[in-house]
Amino acid sequence: MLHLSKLAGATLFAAALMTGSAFAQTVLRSSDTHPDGYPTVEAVKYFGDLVKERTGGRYEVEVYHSAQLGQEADTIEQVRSGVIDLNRVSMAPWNSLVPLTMIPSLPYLFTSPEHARKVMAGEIGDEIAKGFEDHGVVVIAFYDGGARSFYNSKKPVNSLDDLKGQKYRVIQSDVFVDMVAALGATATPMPYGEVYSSIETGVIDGAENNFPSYESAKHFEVAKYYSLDEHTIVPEVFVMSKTAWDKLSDEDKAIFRQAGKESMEKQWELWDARVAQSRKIVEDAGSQITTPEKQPFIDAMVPVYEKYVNTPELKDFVARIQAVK
Ligand code: GTR
Repeated sequence: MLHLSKLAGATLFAAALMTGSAFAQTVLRSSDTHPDGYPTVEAVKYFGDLVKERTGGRYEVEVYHSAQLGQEADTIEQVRSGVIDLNRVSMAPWNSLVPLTMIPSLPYLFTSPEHARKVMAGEIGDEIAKGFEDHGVVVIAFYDGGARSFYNSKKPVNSLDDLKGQKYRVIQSDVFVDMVAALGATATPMPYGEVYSSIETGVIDGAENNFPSYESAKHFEVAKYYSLDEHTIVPEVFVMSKTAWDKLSDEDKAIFRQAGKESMEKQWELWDARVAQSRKIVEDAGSQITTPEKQPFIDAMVPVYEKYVNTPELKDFVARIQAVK
């Protein structure tokens, strides 16, 4: 595939030389921690196809999946400094840089994946996206990050009591650390790529994630107890480095933005299919899924809201998200 598309680029380039028109092709490198075929990886490829087609081949996107370019915290630095052009990560590792991203990372804020999609695709999403521009990147799209739940290698979690004293890996974000502490467990922030071996060797009891990540990263092989507490729905974010963005003409910027929007809709479609597929894979492999009552989890999160939603402006922002139906 790679060879073919390179060949197509080379042919176009040769054609341009022959007709005497100036034709430069720019290859944009994009990072993703997930393996090939994962909904975010495929959505970015789709974005690349649209951009290539609509710019007549002047831009091409190469997706480096499976953390080939590094773990998320590192690739965020790379895209901010323009070392890579594009990056698709969770919003949570941006929390310390872009304060407003903490709000959609809050537990039990979104009432359903549909609610999260509607908020992030609307004006609230636009306001959150603005905050990224002070940090070297432009948001191209928000994707669905699904509902995250706890899983561990030790025992089924049927209630809050079962979580007490357990040690869970979390994303490198203070909101996540405080959220797990509020539930009576211990949080250990670590890169995604280290989770499998850390569970396997007993450094941690488990982690928390959506069905597609739990399945594709093979965490179900080492942590078979998955409790559907759905404590948070954290959007994914696909960004472009400002260095690369500023080189685009206004016309091309519009093409990129439109392709971003279409890739978001594509990702939603792929996401829904993958959630069902991943759930089936883990169930067939022997994962034991429990469904604890959510209200005690929700009640336990009060201190997290008190800590992070601590100004009248942020309270208003949260209320606006809650009001989106
Ligand atoms: C996944 C998310 C990844 C990564 C991972 C994690 O759901 O798609 O971008 O953040 O979680 O827990 O590190």
